[in-house]
Amino acid sequence: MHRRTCPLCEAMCGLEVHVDDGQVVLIRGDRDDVWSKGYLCPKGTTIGALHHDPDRLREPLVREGDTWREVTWHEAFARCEELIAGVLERHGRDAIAVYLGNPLAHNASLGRYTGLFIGLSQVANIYSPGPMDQWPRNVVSLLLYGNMWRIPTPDLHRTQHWLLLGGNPQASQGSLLACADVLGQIDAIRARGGKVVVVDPRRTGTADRADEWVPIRPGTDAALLAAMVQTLFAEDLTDLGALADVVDGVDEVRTLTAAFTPERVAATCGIPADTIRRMAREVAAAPSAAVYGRIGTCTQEFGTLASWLLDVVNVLTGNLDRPGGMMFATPLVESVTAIPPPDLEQGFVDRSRSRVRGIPEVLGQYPLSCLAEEMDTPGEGQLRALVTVAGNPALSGPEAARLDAALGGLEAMISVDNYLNETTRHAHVVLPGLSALEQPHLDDLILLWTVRSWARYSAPVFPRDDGRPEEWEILVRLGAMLAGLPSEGLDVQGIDDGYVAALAELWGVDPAVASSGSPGKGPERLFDVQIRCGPFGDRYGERPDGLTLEKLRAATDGLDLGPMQPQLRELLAVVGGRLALAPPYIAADLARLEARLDRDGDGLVLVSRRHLRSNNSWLHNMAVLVKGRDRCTLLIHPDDAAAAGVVDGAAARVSSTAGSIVVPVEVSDEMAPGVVCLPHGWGHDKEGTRLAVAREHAGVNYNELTPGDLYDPLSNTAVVNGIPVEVAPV
Ligand SMILES: Nc1nc2c(c(=O)[nH]1)N[C@H]1C(S)=C(S)[C@@H](COP(=O)(O)OP(=O)(O)OC[C@H]3O[C@@H](n4cnc5c(=O)[nH]c(N)nc54)[C@H](O)[C@@H]3O)O[C@H]1N2
Ligand SMILES: Nc1nc2c(c(=O)[nH]1)N[C@H]1C(S)=C(S)[C@@H](COP(=O)(O)OP(=O)(O)OC[C@H]3O[C@@H](n4cnc5c(=O)[nH]c(N)nc54)[C@H](O)[C@@H]3O)O[C@H]1N2
Ligand code: SF4
Ligand SMILES: [Mo]
Repeated sequence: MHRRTCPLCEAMCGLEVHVDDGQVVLIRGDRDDVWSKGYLCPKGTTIGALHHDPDRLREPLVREGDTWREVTWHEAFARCEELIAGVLERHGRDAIAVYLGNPLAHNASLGRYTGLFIGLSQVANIYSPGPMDQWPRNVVSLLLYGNMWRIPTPDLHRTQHWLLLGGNPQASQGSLLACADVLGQIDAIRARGGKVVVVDPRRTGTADRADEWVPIRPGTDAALLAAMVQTLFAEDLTDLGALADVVDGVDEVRTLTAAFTPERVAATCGIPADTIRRMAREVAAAPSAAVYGRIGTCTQEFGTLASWLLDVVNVLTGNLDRPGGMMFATPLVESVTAIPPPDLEQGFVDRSRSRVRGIPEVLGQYPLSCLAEEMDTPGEGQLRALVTVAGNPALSGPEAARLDAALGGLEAMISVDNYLNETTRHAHVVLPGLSALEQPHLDDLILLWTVRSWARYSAPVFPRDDGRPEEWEILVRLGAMLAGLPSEGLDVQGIDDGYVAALAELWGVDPAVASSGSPGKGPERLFDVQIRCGPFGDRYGERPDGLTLEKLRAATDGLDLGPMQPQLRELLAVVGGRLALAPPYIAADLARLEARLDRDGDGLVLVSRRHLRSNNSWLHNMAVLVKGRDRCTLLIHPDDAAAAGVVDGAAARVSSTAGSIVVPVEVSDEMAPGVVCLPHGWGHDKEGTRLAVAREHAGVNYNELTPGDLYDPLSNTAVVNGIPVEVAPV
């Protein structure tokens, strides 16, 4: 039996993996795991099936016309070099883009080496699902706390009041909230006399478990929160507590929100003014309260404003950085991903503009919808080549049909991916990574939002086949090719040594000491360097009781490192020690919100959902997860169904300005009237994929309806939730 941390989501459950004769025969929750204490979800039990999945790629593939040939790694890299060199020669590096997908946050090798890959490659066109996800949160954290990845986390173990907007941990298991068994924590909050309130256009599994469900009109959370802030001021309920002497801009916030009375926003939000006032009073009166938002507050029309106002409410009620409120985690390791890029010194916005629409970048990202148009619009600077790493933008990105077509027109496409799916089917070379069970694991980025500090190392369960490179090595080789360096004789170890030395130096440890104290290569060595340089580390002997990778290896069920600790003052050091509560960049957007209050309703709007048995687009090939009834359905309120003339079980056509799809209808009063809902990550009926099970449960692609011109201009984040649609019978 092997003990491991599940690498699929932020819950990071401890697993027992039972192996017999080279086969995973059973996976269950590790009851002794200090962090998850035996909790797991159905996805965690499929890590073995993923490893054994016959469709999972084990050898590199090279395209030959419409067919694929399995090739040696040597041949695959040679083909990559040929493709990249051709594009560099014909069009230059500006014709190349990189798309970095979500599993980077969960894969120990990819997460740690992507920065090196990008740095080596000198590619400037970087796309990711960030602006389809948490980019508003990153903007707010940068402006308020000086680091885009320092994201306040609800202290669920101690809070007495949890106000949750636009998140559904019953399905997602958390997100920017790493906690195993969030629903169990909801029960615990209620059992100790606290209260849990869920604001969501859908009565989700999380809302069902809470004390109160407040349905909201999609895209209007900023108006709701502004009215809560207005109430706090009007009723003299603000109390900054321990933060009073570090916060600037409180009076500005009062002035900026003065017009947003509960009566003024009620109709827009679809929430009675009395309810809004009561919500504000309850947060202010609670012994501790945590106001948290997630996808629903980010990927919408006012994503940045809403994300900011969440923090404003926490600050004004003294709940930021105090036990039971929204706190900052103390991660085991300094995250490699969270190292601020050097170009941040030149600002975080408008350092470049997109070629086709002239959109200013925000934190290095254009709207994801730019990817398709930059590929399919001819002219100087047109994108001709793409490298995807663990991403499936053909399903996950906006205007998906256009993106899919544009991928088919590239001169060169290389994908580092374990499957031949809707995106990678367009590649010229596919380079597969190892399965999770063939790799060591130690979390990195997501430790920045854990509800408790803890540590656990996972050793590989299976040895990898001889000659198969780890993903970090694939990235180093591709990075060097993009830089125009010859592959033959590339000193991969030397590049890795230089990288690790630079990181040690950044973390205040002599690189020579780190390199002799932490021998080896790749992620395993980096784990040791990170742990030893981190807040709990031994700093190579300076703190003899501190942690090392060796000590962690010995602790097979993990080490508990304690509850979250107040630390805002230390964080603020990088921004002069003050918290500027009303950054002009964000405050200026309140005018747009005010104008929204005068806009009539948009008719029917569409929002997204997740399911416990799904993980974005890529677990639908696991038979145990997709069996049972069809989950890719359009949820619609009975009144809206009647008005549209659609009935339960029959097909409906859903159309937006971007496109139209046909999908089975599921009539349900769990939807707020005026809002319909589809899951994302489906649409597995494309030709040329190798996903036998997923094809049988194809579903339809939500993002064929996601318009490219709808985005939150402060963060370039796509409006995925609140898309105007029409529904008609077929
Ligand atoms: N099982 C599973 N787990 C996952 C994933 C998965 O695909 N499947 N994906 C992972 C990833 S990448 C992420 S980012 C996280 C996301 O984690 P969550 O944000 O918790 O996930 P969702 O289930 O999408 O919840 C978003 C909720 O927002 C609501 N909503 C939509 N529009 C609005 C709005 O305008 N206002 C408000 N208040 N609510 C709105 C939706 O109805 C939905 O219930 O989940 C992660 N975990
Ligand atoms: N409509 C709508 N669209 C959405 C969202 C939504 O809520 N609604 N959510 C958005 C969000 S939050 C996100 S994060 C994005 C996700 O967007 P993406 O990251 O583009 O998509 P995923 O479905 O996560 O695709 C993961 C890819 O990584 C591959 N993969 C998995 N594990 C590994 C590995 O270990 N190594 C390698 N090399 N490859 C691996 C899979 O085969 C798959 O191709 O989708 C976004 N799109
Ligand atoms: S909740 Fe499920 S997918 Fe997430 S870490 Fe736990 S077992 Fe894995
Ligand atoms: Mo995400």
